[in-house]
Amino acid sequence: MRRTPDSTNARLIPASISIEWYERPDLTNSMASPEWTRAINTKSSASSDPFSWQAGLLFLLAGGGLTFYFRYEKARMSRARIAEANKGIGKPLVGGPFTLTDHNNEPFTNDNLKGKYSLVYFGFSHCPDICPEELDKMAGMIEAVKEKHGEGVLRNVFITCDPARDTPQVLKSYLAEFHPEVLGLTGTWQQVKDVCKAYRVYFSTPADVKPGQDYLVDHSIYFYLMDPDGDFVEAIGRNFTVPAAAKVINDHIADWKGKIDRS
Ligand SMILES: [Cu+2]
Repeated sequence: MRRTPDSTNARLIPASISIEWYERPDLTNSMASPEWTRAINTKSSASSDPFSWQAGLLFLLAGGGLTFYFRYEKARMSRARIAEANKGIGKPLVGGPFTLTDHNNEPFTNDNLKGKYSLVYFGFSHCPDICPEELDKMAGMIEAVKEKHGEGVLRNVFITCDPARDTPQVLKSYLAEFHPEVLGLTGTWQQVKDVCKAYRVYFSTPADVKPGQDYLVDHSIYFYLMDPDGDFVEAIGRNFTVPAAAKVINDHIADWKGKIDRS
């Protein structure tokens, strides 16, 4: 036998409960049930009590503060994990010993990266468009870090992948076009090959190029952030805008518990 929906409902609802309980209560109705009347009264008496709304506000502020704190802590922990994971166990994943010459003809080794955070970029002065674009971004990052943390916190180096053409003098005048605080580094073909290998940078420059010879230089496009111990922290790719890259750098600097040599 087929029952109509009405007759089913009628069977399921106990006789002592009226069908009105299943409808949305109408608060404007003077015939509201006693429970609803009480709820309305409690609410109006609560809002007239000065301590209750203050307690409520305090509760909301504390809740908001905790949420903010946990989010902040979570982001900090994840940065710490990145920094820690990239230090590697034993041999670092990126970085390590190298010997080069800076654009003032002074020797520059991996030890010179210590004391501050360092932003390390690999490129070459004859690069048609990518390096100029990335160097413009680097200048933006440098200024954004200064704005947040002041002078002398970040050291900026440009390591050439084209040592035959990028002499110290060439690098010096080339980099001056972008930012006065980017230090160019070059070396022998072998020294440059070694530093590229240490930083996992693709290096294809031929060894014995004759003056005027045409050859292809290719390189990976990353900014490597190194901490004041000279350890690799994080690689910032080409997809990062200046504000996004600056935020990564600024946040890592803010996390640093040790000393930073601002000289
Ligand atoms: Cu380039």
